[in-house]
Amino acid sequence: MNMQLNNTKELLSGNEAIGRGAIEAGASLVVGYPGTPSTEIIGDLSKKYKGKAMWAVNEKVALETAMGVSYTGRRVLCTMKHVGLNVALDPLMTMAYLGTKGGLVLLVADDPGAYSSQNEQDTRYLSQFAKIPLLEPSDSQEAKDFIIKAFDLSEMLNLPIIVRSVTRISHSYTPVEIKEIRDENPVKIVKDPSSMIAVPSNVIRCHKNLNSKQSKIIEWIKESNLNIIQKKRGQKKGIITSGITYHFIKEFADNYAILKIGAYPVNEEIITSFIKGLHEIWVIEEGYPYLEDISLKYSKKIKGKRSGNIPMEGELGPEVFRYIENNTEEDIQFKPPSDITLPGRPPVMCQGCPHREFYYSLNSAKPTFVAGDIGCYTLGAAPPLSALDTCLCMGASISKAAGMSYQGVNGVVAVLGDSTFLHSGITALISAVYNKANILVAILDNDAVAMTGHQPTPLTGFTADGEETKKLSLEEICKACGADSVTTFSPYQDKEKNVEVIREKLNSQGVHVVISHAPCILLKQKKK
Ligand SMILES: Cc1ncc(C[n+]2csc(CCOP(=O)(O)OP(=O)(O)O)c2C)c(N)n1
Repeated sequence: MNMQLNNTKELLSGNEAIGRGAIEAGASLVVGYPGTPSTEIIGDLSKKYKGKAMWAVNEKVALETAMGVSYTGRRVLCTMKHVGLNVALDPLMTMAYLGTKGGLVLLVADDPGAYSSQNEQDTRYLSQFAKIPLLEPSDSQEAKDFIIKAFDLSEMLNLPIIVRSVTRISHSYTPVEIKEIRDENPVKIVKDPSSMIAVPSNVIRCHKNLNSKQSKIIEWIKESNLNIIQKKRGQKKGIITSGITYHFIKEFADNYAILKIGAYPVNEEIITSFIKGLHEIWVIEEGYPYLEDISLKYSKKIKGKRSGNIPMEGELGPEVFRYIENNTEEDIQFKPPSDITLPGRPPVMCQGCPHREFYYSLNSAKPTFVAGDIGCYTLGAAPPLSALDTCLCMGASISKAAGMSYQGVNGVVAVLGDSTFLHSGITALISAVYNKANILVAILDNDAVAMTGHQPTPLTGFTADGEETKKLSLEEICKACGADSVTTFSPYQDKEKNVEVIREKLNSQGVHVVISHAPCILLKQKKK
């Protein structure tokens, strides 16, 4: 969108502001794996700054690539959605021990309400687990500013720093002051085996080093002004909040004192000083009751998700004030914009989607059990296709199907997309072949990561910013993984033959792969 408001101000989405923050901070690369609501950060940068943005095949590879950039002394931003951090958690945990060189910032976008995710986990707990700081902006301006602060903090502490966004920050537009772009750091390689090689003889010392940084983190947070108290004399009611919900409070409950937390680990002194003298205290936060649990240590008056009836699940909209209205004598100005409840609009498979055609053939072949995966094809679980029996997380389809086959169940199919196969299906295929599973693996190759907006994959021959690159062959990869057969067909053509192929492979011993190949129907329209 990018609307110019005046010479220095632009209307930017949170994601655009995050990307701009990385550029202003002098980042040399932004690398990530697509996932709503984080995807547009790289999508936007790849259009505006050639060579700066890159798609990795999964989040673990993205973060490890970022570590490599950091080891050259340069600054790097790594982006992913919340569940992506589970995939990248292995490098992150030890990266915190080893420390970083050039600034390394990890943008993780949470999806409260799970509008496009398999769960609604809260990244704040993972930053605590990794013992690294997390900054939490509340709008696009802060998103840009906090990214820049995070780079400075990363270089001060030699630690990766997480910036947490949520859907309504990543996708909302607010004005942002555009500033100068800092020069990139020079490339400087420092070798220091004792702090760069995670072997047992180094671990305890590196862990001690990480622990010794904790007091510095708290000191920085205390002086950073990222936690703000807005309290007028005599105010008796207050709200502790963070992120986007801060703006709902400003709009509807400005007569409450506010403590806005912007940096983690939480400086608990600011909570005790805020709640002093308050008679009624609410905690309103997106995600799990993280701030609420800390606050409950200091006061029994705290109300929120644990007591106060604010739901534990789902995204918080301004409607959250209904719960407070029912529990307070204070005036809340919340007026619902309309009494009409809009009908739900669950995602559906597009008309002409090649996945739908594949499912017609698969259903005709009558598999015993279909282990699905995550992508547009997951929508085949809904009636009338009702084509899937399970879906867990990216890459799980092949391993789950194999697990069933090891118990003697025949006729099991794993269904996954091309990007999901490259993300975490390859290792599962190798394991299934190695352990002599009897399964059919159906890879639905539609020439893109369709679900997240048609990002290119290594099978397309194009990079994030449209440069030509080596085009990998899905057939050759599957053969190299040891599949007993690899058959490619178009889901639109020779449907009876497709059913026959699926049926025959379903009843064969070994691991067989069918590739149902046809470009995403929307991609075809885009190309036109
Ligand atoms: C760990 C993780 N990372 C990212 C995502 C976001 N995501 C959902 S589906 C998907 C990939 C879909 O691509 P593909 O497998 O090619 O299927 P398509 O949508 O093109 O049919 C991604 C990246 C996720 N759900 N989980």
